[in-house]
Amino acid sequence: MDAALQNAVQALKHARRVTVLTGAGVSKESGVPTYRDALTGLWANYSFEDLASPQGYMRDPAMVWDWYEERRSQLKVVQPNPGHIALAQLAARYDQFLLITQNVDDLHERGGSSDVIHLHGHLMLTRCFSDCRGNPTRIEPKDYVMRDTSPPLCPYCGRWLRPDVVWFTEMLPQADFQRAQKASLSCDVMLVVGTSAMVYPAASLPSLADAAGAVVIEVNPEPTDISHLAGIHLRGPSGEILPQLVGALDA
Ligand code: BV8
Repeated sequence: MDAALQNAVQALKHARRVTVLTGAGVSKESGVPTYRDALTGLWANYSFEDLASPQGYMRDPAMVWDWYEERRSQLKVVQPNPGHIALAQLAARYDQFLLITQNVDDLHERGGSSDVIHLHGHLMLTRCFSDCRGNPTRIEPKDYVMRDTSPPLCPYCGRWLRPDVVWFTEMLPQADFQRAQKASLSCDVMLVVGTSAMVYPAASLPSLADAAGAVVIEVNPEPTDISHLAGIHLRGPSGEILPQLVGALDA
């Protein structure tokens, strides 16, 4: 076992409170493209902010809705990978554990994790663009008012439907983000897995953990914007590293 992995195992063995922050990299080995490589093919000519923003939606709701529908259909045919499963196993070892994700997929839950904080929402959920019956007004596909063009309409108010995700320039769910900040400030170890740490305010969480004296462990094949904060770098794919890490805790 290399020195970095040994150090990570020791830090986790001595920890009482563990917080994990994940990004798209943790789902890469399930076949879900990361944001850095997602805009290919049909969407290659758009910037992510064009598609994942209220302005982008109002500019071309049919195109943006269809982009989300394509991502939903992709998600339905992929499975959680050993990295998702290892994080669920890790949670079982601690009384104080919180998994915070920037991902909008449901692979952490399908991999066995519960009480996951989704800072940027849920790809598979749909809500009324106007939240006409309170925030959020979630609408099941069976209740969509379909028409000859996308997006479908809200059965209550007749306005557009939208994916229940947080778009650029939209506020994060306040209670969730406050809970994430608290868990970052109070943990002994923060595991940062598969994120380029470029999107704020989610990317500020490792700085909070570091400032509060936590050991920050980064699991990523590449260096990132928070590598300087991490005391331990596990350079490689999370689908291989996380099972090794959790397996070594039992040794
Ligand atoms: C906000 C949901 C307050 C949608 C997402 C100007 C005006 C307005 C706002 C801003 C502005 N300038 C900056 C901002 C703030 C803005 C921001 O941060 N912009 C960035 C681009 C600079 N943030 C916001 O707007 C947020 N709201 O600030 O509200 C406000 C309000 C009004 C005005 C001002 C402020 C809302 C941000 C949420 C956006 N929604 N997703 C959807 O998915 O469709 S963001 C989305 O992109 C993800 O959720 C994630 O957060 C981000 C992608 O990052 P990663 O997950 O890290 O993925 P990435 O591909 O980048 O990296 C993958 C990593 O994995 C890499 O490091 C790679 O090496 C690694 N990897 C690869 N393979 C593996 C691996 N790791 C492990 N194993 C492997 N096998």
